[in-house]
Amino acid sequence: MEREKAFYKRLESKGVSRRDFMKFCTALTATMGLSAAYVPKVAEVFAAPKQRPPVVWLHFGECTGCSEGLLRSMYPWIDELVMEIVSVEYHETIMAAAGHQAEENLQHAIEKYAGKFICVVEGSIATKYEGGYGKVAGKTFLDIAKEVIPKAAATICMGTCAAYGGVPAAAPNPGGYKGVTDAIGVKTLNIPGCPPNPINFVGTVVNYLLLGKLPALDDLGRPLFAFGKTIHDQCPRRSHFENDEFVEEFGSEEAALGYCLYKVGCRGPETYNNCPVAKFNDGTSWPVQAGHPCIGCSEPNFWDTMTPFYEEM
Ligand code: FSX
Ligand code: SF4
Ligand code: F3S
Repeated sequence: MEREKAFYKRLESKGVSRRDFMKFCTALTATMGLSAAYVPKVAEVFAAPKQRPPVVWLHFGECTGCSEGLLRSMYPWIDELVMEIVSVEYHETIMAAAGHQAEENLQHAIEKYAGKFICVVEGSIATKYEGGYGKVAGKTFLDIAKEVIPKAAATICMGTCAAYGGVPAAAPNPGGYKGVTDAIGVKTLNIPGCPPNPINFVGTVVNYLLLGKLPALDDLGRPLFAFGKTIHDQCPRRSHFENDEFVEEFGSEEAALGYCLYKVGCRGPETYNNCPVAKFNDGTSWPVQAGHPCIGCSEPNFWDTMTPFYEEM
């Protein structure tokens, strides 16, 4: 009780009312595919966590959009919530330590929490030339991945790069960039998207804390609650697709009428993600709602297989 009170006080001091928080928990519960009866339990995971698993967060070849997405764009206080339910032991973007001290922190965390920590990976791993295309602190991404990831209890790939190679692996890919599983052969839970939706990461962690297990995955390692359906099957423009009402040019009357974006390159029919329902920025919008075709950013090799963008396939 005391802990819950302190939690709500902390939120209030950030300008977040209990009502805002419950609204977030309701959206999160729905995203996770659980019934509304779970909302109070989901709230409790944040307000009075029974455990806070240690997290080691690695950065490889990427743009850091995945961290930025989590730390900034959605609910401005989502980062606070994440810190309530996990204990981040190492994260190159947000930690205060630098240089040798940072390297020591990583070593210390993987020794102290061996077999217990969750490893979150952003970015893909250079595999050619003994991994020479990507290094942190003089060590290749490949060596860091081989050293750290097998010691984790579970590894979550945040973003298409870590999951499947993403942008750094786009042709001609001179560095031989690969996603974590392809690079080192360790199975991972994948939350693709460039960037991924932070709510799918939070949903995965809450699922683990609430139900004691990771969510069910598809054959590409993606949680089914988020990646079980195509964009096309959840798209509010779908009736226009069925009625042959297409945007042929940006800025046209058809575009203003919100017609289907298939002919200007929408890859919604072959892309699995929950953007139309989860949306971004506190449920404000998502690409197709904003008038932009889906470019398939959460699919493996999208940079090679979904291009040229803006052209019908
Ligand atoms: Fe990749 Fe993430 Fe795209 Fe960027 O870290 S999925 S380039 S949004 O930042 O890895
Ligand atoms: Fe499908 Fe894209 Fe058209 Fe939506 S805009 S109905 S996802 S093709
Ligand atoms: Fe990416 Fe398509 Fe969603 S481009 S953000 S999967 S709408």
